[in-house]
Amino acid sequence: MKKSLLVIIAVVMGIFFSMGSVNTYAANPVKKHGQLKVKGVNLVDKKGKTFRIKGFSTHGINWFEDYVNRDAFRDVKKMGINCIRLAMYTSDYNGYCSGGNKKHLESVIDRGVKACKAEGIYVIIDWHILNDSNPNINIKQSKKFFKKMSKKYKKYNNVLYEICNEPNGSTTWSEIKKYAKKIIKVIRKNDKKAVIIVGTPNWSQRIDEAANSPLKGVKNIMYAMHFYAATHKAELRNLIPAARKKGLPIFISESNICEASGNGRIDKTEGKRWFKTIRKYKLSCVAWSLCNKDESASLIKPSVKRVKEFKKKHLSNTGKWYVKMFKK
Ligand code: IDC
Repeated sequence: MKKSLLVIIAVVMGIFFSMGSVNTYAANPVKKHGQLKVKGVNLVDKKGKTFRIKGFSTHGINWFEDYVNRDAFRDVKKMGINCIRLAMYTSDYNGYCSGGNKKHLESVIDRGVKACKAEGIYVIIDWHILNDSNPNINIKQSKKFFKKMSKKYKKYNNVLYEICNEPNGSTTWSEIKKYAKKIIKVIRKNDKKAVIIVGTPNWSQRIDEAANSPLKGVKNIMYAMHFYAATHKAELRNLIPAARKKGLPIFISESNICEASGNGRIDKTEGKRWFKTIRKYKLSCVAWSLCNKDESASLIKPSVKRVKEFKKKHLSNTGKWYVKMFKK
């Protein structure tokens, strides 16, 4: 009698908890969706179903590495996040190619990749060019870096590579293509499958140029579009359907609803318009950035000093907004 009662209680509790996890968040997105790939213009999961990355990007791990920890990643996963982008600046202060401690930065990436693996979420290793407006400037170091990374993580099914955050200034699409071909070759020597995201001209906005002349003879490649909704509006957004019509797979690997400076006004109305497009085309989207720096882009409130054990109340307005928008 006692024993059967215990069994009933255990079964009821089991149903209760499994319902909870189904309703709140996917406990292990990577287990469920497996190795992602590119099919036509879409990112798809192991079953060939269109899959949306809903990500948070770190700020530069050169400065905000404390947020790279498994507890923090689990907390945001519970809010619906299925991917962390590890942004490593290459040429700004303490960048990988400008005096930063390479070994240490690689160890932060390793910590991040392993934490994501353990939590069952995807991870983007981002070569965050910015001051170095043309990725060819540091191509030697980039080749070495991606050779090392792709060798280390070739058995991981949750790693994506973003090979040049935002080419800018006078950097042309043909220069980016030249760079991309070389880096893709380096990665593909070790890893045949990982999705690779290629930046586009003018701070990863000119997907139209990429659509007119995409890379040939390569697989599982996507093209970056970045937006900051208080600055970038319909003019930029309208490039998406046109580029998709031409067959270009687009990945929004960085975004925010503040101004392009990372600060200033927040524009939720324009942000909603962006999300209408994101949902319509089932696009992947990553929000900048998981830190408490006193600027509008931060996803954590400036007053919150902790780097883990996050609850929704610790998120900034922008952070809360993204969590809400990612629910649909
Ligand atoms: C910004 C950060 C800011 C930092 C600045 C320079 O938010 O704290 O001082 O970089 O390192 C991007 C870039 C991203 C920018 C962000 C906001 O990819 O590095 O971060 N932004 O300006 N593209 C468009 C906007």
